[in-house]
Amino acid sequence: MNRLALTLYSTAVSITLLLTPTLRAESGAEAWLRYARLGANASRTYQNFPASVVVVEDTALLHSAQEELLRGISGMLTKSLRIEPNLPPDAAIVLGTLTAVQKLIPGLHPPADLREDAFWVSNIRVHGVRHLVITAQNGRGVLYGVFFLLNKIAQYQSILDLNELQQPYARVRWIDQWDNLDGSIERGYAGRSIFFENGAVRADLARAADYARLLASVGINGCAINNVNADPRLLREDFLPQLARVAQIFRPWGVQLSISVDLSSPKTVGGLDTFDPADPHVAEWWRNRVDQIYAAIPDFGGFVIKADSEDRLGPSFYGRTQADAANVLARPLQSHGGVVFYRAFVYNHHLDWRDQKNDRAKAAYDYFHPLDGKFENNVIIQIKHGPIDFQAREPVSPLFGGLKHSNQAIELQITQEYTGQQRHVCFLIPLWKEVLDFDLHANDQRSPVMDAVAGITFHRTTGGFVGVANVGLDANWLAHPLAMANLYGFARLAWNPNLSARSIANEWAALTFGSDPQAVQIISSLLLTSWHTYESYTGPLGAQAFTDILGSHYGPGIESSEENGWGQWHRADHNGIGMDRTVASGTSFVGQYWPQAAQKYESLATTPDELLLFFHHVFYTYVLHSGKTVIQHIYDSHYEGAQAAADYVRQWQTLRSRIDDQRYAAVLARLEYQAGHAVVWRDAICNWFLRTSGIPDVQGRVGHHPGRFEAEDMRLTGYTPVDVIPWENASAGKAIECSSSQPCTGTFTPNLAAGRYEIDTQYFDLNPGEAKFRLYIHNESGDKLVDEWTANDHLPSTKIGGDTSTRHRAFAVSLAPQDEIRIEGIPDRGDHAALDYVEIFPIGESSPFQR
Ligand code: GCV
Repeated sequence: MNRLALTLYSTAVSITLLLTPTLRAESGAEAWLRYARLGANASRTYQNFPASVVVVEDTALLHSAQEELLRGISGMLTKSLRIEPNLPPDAAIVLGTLTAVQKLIPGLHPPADLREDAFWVSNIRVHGVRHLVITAQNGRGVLYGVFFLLNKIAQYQSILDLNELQQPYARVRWIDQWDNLDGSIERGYAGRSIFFENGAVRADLARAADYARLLASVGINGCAINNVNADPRLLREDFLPQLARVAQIFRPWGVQLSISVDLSSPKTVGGLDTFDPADPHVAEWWRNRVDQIYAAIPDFGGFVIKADSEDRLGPSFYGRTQADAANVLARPLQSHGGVVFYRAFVYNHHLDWRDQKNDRAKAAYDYFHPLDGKFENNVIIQIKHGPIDFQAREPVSPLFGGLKHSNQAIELQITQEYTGQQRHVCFLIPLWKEVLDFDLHANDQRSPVMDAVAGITFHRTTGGFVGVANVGLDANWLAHPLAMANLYGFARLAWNPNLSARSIANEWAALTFGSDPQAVQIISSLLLTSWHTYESYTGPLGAQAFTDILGSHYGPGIESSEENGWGQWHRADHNGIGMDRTVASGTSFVGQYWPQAAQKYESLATTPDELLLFFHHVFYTYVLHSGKTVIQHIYDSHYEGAQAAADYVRQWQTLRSRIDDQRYAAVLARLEYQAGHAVVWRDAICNWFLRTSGIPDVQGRVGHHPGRFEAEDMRLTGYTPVDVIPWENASAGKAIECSSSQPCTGTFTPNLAAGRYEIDTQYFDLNPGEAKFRLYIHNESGDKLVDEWTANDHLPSTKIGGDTSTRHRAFAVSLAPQDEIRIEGIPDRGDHAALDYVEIFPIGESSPFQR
């Protein structure tokens, strides 16, 4: 390198170093509020940033707003803002509600009326000095405005000519947590509760405070903290001071506390001999309890109710309606400004599966549509986005179009119960966008779901969005570092459902991982394809997830949904698959939609492929709009989905050193796991449909696994073969397990040409033990240990099967033709070091884990 080149090179390196913020290790605890120091270049963009802040009111919310501003600016721009009591002669940031700011700056007027929680952030010239004013109708809006400003700076966006007025789309932007008093969380995948432990509110609520701040930063204004399968103890008088502690933590962030309650509480907690909503003593009991709550928590939000559903008691016990139940709670809340979120998730899970006319999908509409108009004004009917239960694909619930005279809110599931449980990446914003954009055609007019829930379509005073989040004590809140994109995205859509999935993904990626354009682009595109990928290897064409309905809702369990009363039927048999929900010949569910949507779904010709099996029963040979038969689509989509999951690993690997090592490694580990589990899914579904339909894959892949060596065919010492149930959840339906206390071995000779290979061992990782595995190569030179690992993941089962099947990969192992491979399994407690198969791929050939 000549001198000039060397000088140019070192200058370039030092500029890069100056511009590149340090990649410190990060746990993810700060989520999108990292306030990481900006590079020198970006700091220059903000060099004229005001040096002081003027806060015109003294309230808890304004205090939070001021502190947040100081924290964010100090973190990103390394500046300490001065706090001024009045407008200083140089530029300042002014924080306050509109009426208070107008006293300081008379004549100040936003370009439009500010609704509740809206904010206006604008550069205003006063006596020739440009100040940055953040104002709102209420304190919460000011806080939101501060977060908005910090968010812009974190994304390196200019604030020079800022004049931004933002109104929330809907009043209700709530989070539900399904936390239990013992500290566990129903469908929580990220550790124990941040609110409860041992039957009480936790002594240390620091994480709850962090959570409230996180929620406020994206405009969430309410949180119900306990499971909708509610523990009545929450309503005991002695529990109230504990709830008041949580409310106090939430208050500075504008998050209203709410709780889920059990309808039978007047009896179980109150000592009455009835909980009949029509009984005056019951009404009086609720009134007293509500008054007591408001005396302790004046800004209490209200109650969430799950009744007559999944063994929860409800009004039907006394022959009363859901409206009777909702109203008995709503009336006392009314005078305090509280609301009732009454869940429309009311259904009978003992349906007779033999009756082809039965249909769980019809339940919500059947119960609630006839009651439309009978609910008090402060009741909000909380409707899951689809008529079944948070499946990876289902149509929009027709109930959104069926409540003209009642408030409604959409319930979306952030916690990934049916979508990979935060072990698989599945960015749900594109799914939710499809739902929110869906035109109900109510009154034969354009009426997207987002307008129905926001109260626009039917001119309601309130309504909105509820997300079931289930964050836990895991440092990064939701276990999978990429899962937080769903919490962020939910809140962004609740604020503005017209945002695109791409803009949300870009925003989140930049805020969470830094603004390196290549990193943002890769993370964002991975997120944006991930729902489709997940759907394609777990159950496409609207058949719903082929998961274990009776157990974990995680791994494959194709027949688990059939021949029982839960009503998540796909009705696959030797000839065909799908539920006939048409009016003409099926369950008549289609008739619950407004005519335009109903016509579309009634006809096979106009039903979109992705929902075909939700609405129609067809032969496997039925030809889709895509030109493929149903059966070939099932095979192809599962192979494509598993391949896409494998590609995520490769895409992520391009981010090494573009993001911090800690989160890089954490995501990589999950993506590698997902790629392996996608193969488990692919094989289970494809093999099951091959056997059931008898129709082969035209591409010849299904049932053929080149490079695979079944464990039960190895020479076994100590290991014994076992049948796996259901059979499709293990290769060839069998595994081997080591039931002795001594190590067991499985040995085979792959007879491959000399070369370097990748060896993938498919094994079962059972709780609670931590079995160990060792991989040896044996030849005339003796034994060589090439790899060893411990089965210490926490997968949701103690049984050999689709939930626990996972794989370990050994890279670049040199093999010669006569080499023997030996796997040694060392069992531990209930973990029998079970093995399914080994797959060997020459390096460079396509494999799920190719580097
Ligand atoms: C809180 C599904 C889940 C349940 C959940 C229920 C509900 O059925 O599997 O865990 O219970 O929905 O939303 O009430």
